[in-house]
Amino acid sequence: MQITPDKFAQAFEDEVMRSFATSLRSATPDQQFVALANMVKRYNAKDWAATKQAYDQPTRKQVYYFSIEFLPGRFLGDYLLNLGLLDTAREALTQLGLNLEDVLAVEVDPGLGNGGLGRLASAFMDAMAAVGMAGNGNGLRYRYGLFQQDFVNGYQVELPDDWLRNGYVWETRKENRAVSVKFGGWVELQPVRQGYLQARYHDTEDVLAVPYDVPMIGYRNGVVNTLRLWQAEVPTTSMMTGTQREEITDITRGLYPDDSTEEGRRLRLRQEYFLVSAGIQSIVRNYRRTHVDLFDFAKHVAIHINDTHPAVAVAELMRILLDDAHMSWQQAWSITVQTLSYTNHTLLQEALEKWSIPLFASLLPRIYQIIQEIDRRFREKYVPLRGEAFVNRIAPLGDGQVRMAYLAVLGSHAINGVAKLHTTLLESSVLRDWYQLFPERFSNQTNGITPRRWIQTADQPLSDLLDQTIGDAWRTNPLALRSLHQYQDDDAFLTALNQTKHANKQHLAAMIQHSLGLVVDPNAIFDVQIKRLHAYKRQLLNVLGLIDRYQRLKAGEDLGVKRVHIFGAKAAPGYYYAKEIIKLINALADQINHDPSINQQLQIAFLPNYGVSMAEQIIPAADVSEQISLAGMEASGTSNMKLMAAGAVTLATLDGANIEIRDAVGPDAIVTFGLTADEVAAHQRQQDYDARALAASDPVLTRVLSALVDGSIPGIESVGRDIYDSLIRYNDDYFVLADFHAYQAAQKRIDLLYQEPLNWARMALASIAESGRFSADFTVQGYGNQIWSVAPTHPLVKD
Ligand code: 26Y
Repeated sequence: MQITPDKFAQAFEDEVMRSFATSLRSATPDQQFVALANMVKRYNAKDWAATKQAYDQPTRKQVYYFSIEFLPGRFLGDYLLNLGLLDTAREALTQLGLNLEDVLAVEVDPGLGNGGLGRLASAFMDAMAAVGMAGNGNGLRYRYGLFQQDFVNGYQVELPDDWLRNGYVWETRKENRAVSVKFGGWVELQPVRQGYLQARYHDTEDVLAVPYDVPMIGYRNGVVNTLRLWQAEVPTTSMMTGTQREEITDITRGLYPDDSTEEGRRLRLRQEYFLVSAGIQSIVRNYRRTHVDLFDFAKHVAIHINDTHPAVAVAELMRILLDDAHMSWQQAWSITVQTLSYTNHTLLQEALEKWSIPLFASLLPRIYQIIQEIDRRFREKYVPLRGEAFVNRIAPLGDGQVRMAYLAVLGSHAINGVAKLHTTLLESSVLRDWYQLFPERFSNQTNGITPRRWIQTADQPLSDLLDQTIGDAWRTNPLALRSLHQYQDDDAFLTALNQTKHANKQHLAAMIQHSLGLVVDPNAIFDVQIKRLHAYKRQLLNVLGLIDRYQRLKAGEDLGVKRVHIFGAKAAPGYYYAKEIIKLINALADQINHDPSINQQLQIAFLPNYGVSMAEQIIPAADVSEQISLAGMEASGTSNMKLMAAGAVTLATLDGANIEIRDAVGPDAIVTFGLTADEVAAHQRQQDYDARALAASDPVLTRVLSALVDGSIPGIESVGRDIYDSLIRYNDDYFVLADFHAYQAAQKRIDLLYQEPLNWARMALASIAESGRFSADFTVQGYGNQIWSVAPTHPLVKD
């Protein structure tokens, strides 16, 4: 897109006048934002139409990415970047006496996801557009996003996220593309001709699914893909009562604020089927516009299910092929398996979805029949080959439940993990039996992030320095960042790198002061742990380390460096223990930040309401990236990749993608510590871990743990006791105490390394230089190659 800043400024003023009948001078920031957004939509419209038209070619294979969560973040900055207009817009607004960043900050940040899984889905949407893959997102248009977090007296409180209050500028309602989704009732199967049955649905509850489309603009390539979000509505002809209406609109009322435990099961299952049925019906309807029948469906359509939440897709596609297209079971099954693929995101047993059969069968009777038949045929084929016990363990129906992960594996031609270790553990533990049955279906696709959002838009100072140093090739191919290595002994560059970090830290310091009233020193180490609050992620290990540090400082030890530990984390509303950890962090922060003898050396900043937009402010300012989950628990992690790209030094256990980060940067540019996944597994097998004995025999641990219960941290009377008990009485499920000394030794190394600024910058350089391989562009190309069989039109070439 070519336009001068002058022209852009003029167009902006005109747009404000046209949209709001007001001059730029008197326009509110919100009106300024909408005017800019309208301009972007206008610039983008032709490309969007052209892309849709290109995808209508009957031979063009399309990917449909189904996810119950998307976390796109704000769009305007990235759209401007992708259209090649970011600098122009910035200059134009400066000319007009405005600051572009202020206008960008007005945009709402849709919280349509909980964390990593939702953010990954959005990174893939961005990446598919960037490499020119026909990638379509399918998700839900939740009326309320993930709750807004506030702290009251140190405790998390949840406020509704009314994100649509002022409308959403990027979406287009497509009422003409609505479909009807059926729940409940009963099914009658009538023979129509030889061996074929016609399903007739009676007394169903019909829900109207209306799509809202959001453009996904490719990076300077004219490609514009579509993210389609479905909303549940009462059919226009319906004569329903108030409660029935509410039952329907409840389906897309809110996101499940939960990535750990089960609750509201029935509604959750309604959400999942609603997404899947609406999405697949619309794919089939669209497909039929350009194809006479569905026999080649799998050649032209790939449907990906992001974790098991959309796994009912296996039965829904079967239903359509059987009941609507009247195919034979074998034809339908073969097309289904060839079309579908599935990513697993967790090894936690409790997070594998299972539905009780009575609930499932009453809500989705026809779907349940189909799953029974899938299960029957599976048993019929494999019991003779593998024996009853083996098949019972992994059949889709078992223990009175529908087991969604097993249904997903059976109904997909490809199953993948999200980091090398994760895939290995899937194959050797959670899905071991399946791996024996279908080894060829398994592959690894390590997660990725989008360097456009995380470096180009969020980290202006670093982007400028990179351009000046190595040119701008890294903006299209992040592997070009490797040419930074040649500056590893260039003191001028290393100093400049430290200066950009310092500038970003000043920026974050201002934000922290604004948000918490806490004044922090940009010369301190900014140590960052930002992710959902989970026992396995071990924010508690960080906290115990801080208590130890506090006690040492109180005792007069000189630790040589100043530190600010920055936290961002939401806890699931029903996850009591996680909320106790939040209270503990806030109480400790209160204590330390108000202790004048210590707060020049140590401070804690727990920023409320962590999300994508806040991450964009924190990550560029991070010195240390805490990735300290218990080894074997974090499937991949993606904040580890973002922080690495921003030149933070990774402090990590050998878990998830941390291992691949270590392999990338080399052992000298990362600090690793702690038990390995194998060691943890061995302790669990041998049941030889005794946290109480460990703590009792260790004076440092005894001193640190006593702070939880001896009143020295005000305000944690009950949470301190609960957390203490989780470690001592209930034997520390996540091996926090076992890893404590290794963690503190690792932090000590960080302290020493940080005191040599040029060496530190060398580690930062290695992180940035090797971050390119974690671009989601490569990840989606891996999926395209090995799973979806689709080629990008603008491929990113490795080496
Ligand atoms: C079934 C329900 C309770 C549920 C809802 C959400 C279960 C899981 C989730 C979300 C899981 C999630 O976000 N997993 C994360 O996915 C990231 C992307 O692959 C990984 O980087 C991260 O390690 C993993 O925890």
